[in-house]
Amino acid sequence: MPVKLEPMAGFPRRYPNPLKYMENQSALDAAFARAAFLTSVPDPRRAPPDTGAEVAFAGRSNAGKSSALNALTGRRALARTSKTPGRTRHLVYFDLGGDRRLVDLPGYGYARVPEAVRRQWGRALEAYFRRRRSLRGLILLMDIRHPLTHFDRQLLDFCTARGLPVHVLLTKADKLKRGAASAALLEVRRALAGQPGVTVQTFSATTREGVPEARARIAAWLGLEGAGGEAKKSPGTDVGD
Ligand SMILES: Nc1nc2c(ncn2[C@@H]2O[C@H](COP(=O)(O)OP(=O)(O)OP(=O)(O)O)[C@@H](O)[C@H]2O)c(=O)[nH]1
Ligand SMILES: [Mg+2]
Repeated sequence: MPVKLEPMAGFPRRYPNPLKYMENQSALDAAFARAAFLTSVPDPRRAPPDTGAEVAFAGRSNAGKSSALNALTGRRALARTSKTPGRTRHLVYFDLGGDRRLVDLPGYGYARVPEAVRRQWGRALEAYFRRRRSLRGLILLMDIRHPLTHFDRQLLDFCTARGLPVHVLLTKADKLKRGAASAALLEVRRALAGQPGVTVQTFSATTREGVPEARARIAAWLGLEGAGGEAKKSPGTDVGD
C-alpha cells in the first residue's frame, strides 16, 4: 500500500515534503562542514579579494557570533568563543569553497574597550559595509534577553538604506522559557516590521535550535547547493516560525 507523506509537525511550512527537506538539510550540513579558516585581518582593506559572495556575522560583543558560526558549520572550535567580551578584534574569514565566505566581524558596544579602540572598530565596520561588493547579507546576532540596542538599530538602518538584507538571530534562546522566547521573537518582529529585507528567528548554539533555518537563509544568499528549491523561491518570507 503506498505511503502518503504528510507534512510533519515541526517542519517549516515551506517544506511540504519532509524527505525533500531532509535531503536539503544533509546537503547543507555537508556544505557548511567544509568551512575552513581562511584569514584574520585587523582592517577590511586587508580582506580577501572582493569576489564571489560572502555573508557577515555582526552583533554586540558577547552576543554569540563565534558560537553561532561553530553551530552552523558543525565545527566546535572553528571560531574562537570566549567568556571575555571583545575577544574577536579582527575580521575572521572562513572559506566555504567556490569563492564563498563567512566572516565573523568584531563585536561592538563593549563598554570596557578603550574609546579610541571602539572608534577604530566603528570605522573599520563602516568601511566594510560601505565598500564590500561581495557582501550578500548580514546575520545580525542579538542576545534574546537584550535585543535592539542603539547600535543594533544603527546597523539595521544602515543596511536597509544600502539595500542589504539582514537576518536577525535572537541568540541564547535556551536561556528563556519557550513562552518568553516566543514573546521576545514577536516583539522584535513587530519592532522591525517596517524595515524591508529584515527577517528574524530565535537561535541557540547550545541546543542548536534554529540552525536549519539560519543555514537555509545563508545558503540562499550565497547560492549554495542544497539551499533547496522551495527556500530559494521565497527568500523574503520570515523563517523560524
Ligand atoms: N546558553 C548559551 N550560551 C551561549 C550561546 N551562544 C553563546 N553563548 C555563550 O556566550 C558567550 C559569548 O559567546 P561568543 O560566541 O564568544 O560571543 P561573540 O559574539 O563571538 O563575542 P565577541 O567575539 O567577544 O564579540 C560564551 O560564554 C558562550 O559560551 C547559546 O546559544 N546559549
Ligand atoms: Mg567572537
